[in-house]
Amino acid sequence: MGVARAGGAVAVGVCGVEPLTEARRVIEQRRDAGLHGGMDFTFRNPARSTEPTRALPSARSALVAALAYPPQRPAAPEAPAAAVARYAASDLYATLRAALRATAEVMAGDGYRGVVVADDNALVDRAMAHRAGLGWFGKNTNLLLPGIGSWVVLGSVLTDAPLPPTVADGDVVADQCGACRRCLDACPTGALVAPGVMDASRCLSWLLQMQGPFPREHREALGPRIYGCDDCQEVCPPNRRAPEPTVALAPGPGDWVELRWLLEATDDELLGALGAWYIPRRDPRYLRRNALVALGNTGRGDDPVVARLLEAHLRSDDALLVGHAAWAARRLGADHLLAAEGVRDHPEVGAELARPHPSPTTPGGPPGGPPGGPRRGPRGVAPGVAPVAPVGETGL
Ligand code: B12
Ligand code: SF4
Ligand code: SF4
Repeated sequence: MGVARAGGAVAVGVCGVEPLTEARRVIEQRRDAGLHGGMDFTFRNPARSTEPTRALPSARSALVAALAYPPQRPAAPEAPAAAVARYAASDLYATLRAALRATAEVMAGDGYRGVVVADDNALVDRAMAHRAGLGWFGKNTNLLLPGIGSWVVLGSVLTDAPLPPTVADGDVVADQCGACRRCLDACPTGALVAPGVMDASRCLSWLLQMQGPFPREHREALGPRIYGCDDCQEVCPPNRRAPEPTVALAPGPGDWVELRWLLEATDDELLGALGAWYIPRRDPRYLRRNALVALGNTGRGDDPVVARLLEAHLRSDDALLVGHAAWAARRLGADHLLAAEGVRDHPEVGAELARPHPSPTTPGGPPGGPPGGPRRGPRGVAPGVAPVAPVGETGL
């Protein structure tokens, strides 16, 4: 445990490696109800993701660790910039995996095997951390650590060493959310449809990683974000006590990325700088798609740099980018860009013009303001999606 702490872990626990039957049941239930929004990850093979011994058949225990990341974000720069969620501003998983690997090496020195699993489809990290006594499941579905909060990432070392568990079986950290429901009310898209229940098809964090067009109904709520969303953690009272990281974190792109750079960079430059992120098919067009929505939410239609970026993408070979540039131009009141020769006949431009006009950006709104568009409360379960029992009813 000391090695993991020396590597930056703010909390470490040990638990058994029996199948996580409740987590499996919840994942399958959410998937069957369509609440996974098409995600693969742990939803592709829930049995594998909830059986720790699939990753190491000889495993007898798991050491689970939490790495804290900075709870504050700097204000936006002057130039139009896209907001990066705190967990993606540095390469946290590289730092966490290094700490876990160092722990596995100590185990190897003692003659035991250790396999590092962190943010991997092989295992559900929150359920392991919950079992190891690190924290409780918040109503925003994140794991919250007592005295620390949820600004942490989680990972495990599965080992054949017979380590004593930190907490007795079932004696996990009790719920500390109480009557609070700030996260549910703060979610800009109403993705938290019940306490502890997320409809991922509305979660901005997932929509930014999904293939295809960014859903029109959530584009304005996206605000300046380009990767991840922090709103349901920002409002969370236990996060006010969040500690600073205890080690230097592996560098990442930072909290803000200039939109001009994002929309002018080559594929190699984008993947070189942002390649640690989950990008669908590793195709940089999805970063550009997200950047165009952020530009439409934060730029100024009369800014010549913004106009040049939009013009370039309205003439792109990629219909996905043409469609998003057309939306952004209209949102910024720059409809004249769509009337240009060589642009107006594009089917995506025609389709955009046939739709209702996006609402105009608020002068003096973002950039500089907090990430997030207009606040909207939960809208209940999406039409066509079967309601899912909240945890109180599932026995969790
Ligand atoms: C898929 C995934 C996502 C998806 C779906 C998230 C989700 N809530 O399911 C998307 C892309 C939206 C996402 C977003 C984020 N993610 Co993510 N994600 C994952 C991943 C790969 C799998 C999670 C999973 O299996 N979800 C399926 C659901 C059913 O599982 P669950 O939410 O854990 O469900 C448990 C609880 O909710 C609880 N429960 C069930 N019902 C109820 C009801 C009540 C009332 C309560 C209280 C609890 C409860 O029991 C369930 C079973 O154990 C893990 C990595 C991994 N391999 O585990 C990271 C992981 C969960 N993500 C992480 C992070 C950091 C994030 C973001 C904060 C990133 C960001 N800033 O944008 C957001 C947070 C959004 C949110 N509110 O959850 C961290 C979480 C750290 C923490 N403190 O909890 C993880 C563990 C990665 C890591 N290794 O650190 N993520
Ligand atoms: S606040 Fe953001 S991260 Fe949290 S559930 Fe809503 S959209 Fe997803
Ligand atoms: S905002 Fe309130 S309800 Fe939501 S996770 Fe934090 S403490 Fe729990």
